[in-house]
Amino acid sequence: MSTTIAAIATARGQAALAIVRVSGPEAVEVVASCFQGRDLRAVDSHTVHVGHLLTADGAPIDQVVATVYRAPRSEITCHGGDFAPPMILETLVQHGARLAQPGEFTQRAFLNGKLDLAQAEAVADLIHASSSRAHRVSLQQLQGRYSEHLQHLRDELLELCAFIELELDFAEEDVAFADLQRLERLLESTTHTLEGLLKSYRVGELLRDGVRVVIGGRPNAGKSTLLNALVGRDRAIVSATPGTTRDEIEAEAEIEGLRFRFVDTAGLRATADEIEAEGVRRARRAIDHADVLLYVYDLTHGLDLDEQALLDDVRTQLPVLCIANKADLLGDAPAVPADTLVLSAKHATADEAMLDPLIRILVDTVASDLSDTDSSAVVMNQRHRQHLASALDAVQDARRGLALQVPGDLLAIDLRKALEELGAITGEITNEDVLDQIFSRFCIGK
Ligand SMILES: Nc1nc2c(ncn2[C@@H]2O[C@H](COP(=O)(O)OP(=O)(O)OP(=O)(O)O)[C@@H](O)[C@H]2O)c(=O)[nH]1
Ligand SMILES: [Mg+2]
Repeated sequence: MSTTIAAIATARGQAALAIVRVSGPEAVEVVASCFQGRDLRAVDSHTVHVGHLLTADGAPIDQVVATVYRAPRSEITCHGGDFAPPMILETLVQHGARLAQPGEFTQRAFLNGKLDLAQAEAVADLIHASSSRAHRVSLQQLQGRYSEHLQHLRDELLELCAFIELELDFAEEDVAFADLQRLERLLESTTHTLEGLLKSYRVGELLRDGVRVVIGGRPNAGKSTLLNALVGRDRAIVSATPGTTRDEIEAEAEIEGLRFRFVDTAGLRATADEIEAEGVRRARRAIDHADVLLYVYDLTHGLDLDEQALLDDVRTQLPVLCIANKADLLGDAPAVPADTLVLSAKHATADEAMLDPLIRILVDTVASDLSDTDSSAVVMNQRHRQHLASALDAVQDARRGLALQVPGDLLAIDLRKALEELGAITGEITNEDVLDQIFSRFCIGK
């Protein structure tokens, strides 16, 4: 905590501007000693100053804007590119700063009580956000709304603990019935809140990792054609030869603020070709790991019994949408089951609007999860999920204990355990290893 750290906060490469951050007790002194302009030691907090940054030998590196905060910390805005930012950083190190570790600035903000741990983690999520919805959720978490939900939960648990410790003593005959009812109600409400948060992790995963839509089907059904149409570019090889695609081919698209990861796969069939057989194995594995399966078949052939059996099996695991493709080859499309969409992937390549019904269904398939969830209470982080699950276990133990009329102080032990689990999320209770692991996910300069 006592050292002064420095790092380039912006991405490398050609850019109009770059920012070098300095933080720690000597932050202002270090910058002032290589800054030509006003004496930064004498300026007010939250002020900006134009000047020149000089090397230790007094040679100018760049014209810069220095921002001074009496936290103390400072930010130097210089010109971007491959030279000025690293030279400025080197000069700051020569004047006594140390290179910052990944996440060290945010870690300091956490240790200084400016952010709780869940908010600090939201900073990393914000940096890694790859769709506008994921961005919105991490921003809300950074602003502390998620922590407010946890705080509310903590308050509920504290109230329960106090109540149990003060009031509940089954050994005395006169435990008021109203008290018991109130206790049960509180435990039930806490269970409900915890279950809601845990359920939201599914949405959190979809936001964080994108929605994995696997395109499967028999060879030549038009899977690769559909992939190309969906992502609007010629990503996968399309040919009239069955068995063209072997490897999984992934391409992304942002649709309605969500990131979709479409995965094209090898056509499913028994084959003596060793390489194609490996492709088919990979296709099966990809289907098992999908969030949604788009099953493409040739409308002129229909679905055979093996395919129907496969689909029945997959439907028990995940949502399946069937695409009856090559509709252009049939004048009148035959009747198809309800979860099947008639399409001509080949023509959709030129006419995107033809994909609208497909996209609508895809978005709806995942959006029902999304719209049921308050986006400020989405659990995006596996660490949080584990602590919430343990908290729920502890609350369930307390509920069982209450039903068995175990003594109040034993119930209180379960509830204290739940409180500890929540405290670990916001960082009230943590150890150094956990902190190191969390902040090492960050990039340098954050
Ligand atoms: N008429 C018509 N032809 C299509 C349509 N979609 C795809 N095709 C054709 O069907 C053939 C196979 O298309 P692909 O997209 O390569 O099929 P695939 O399912 O990826 O095949 P594999 O990679 O071998 O498993 C190509 O000649 C495509 O031009 C369609 O909607 N209508
Ligand atoms: Mg293909």
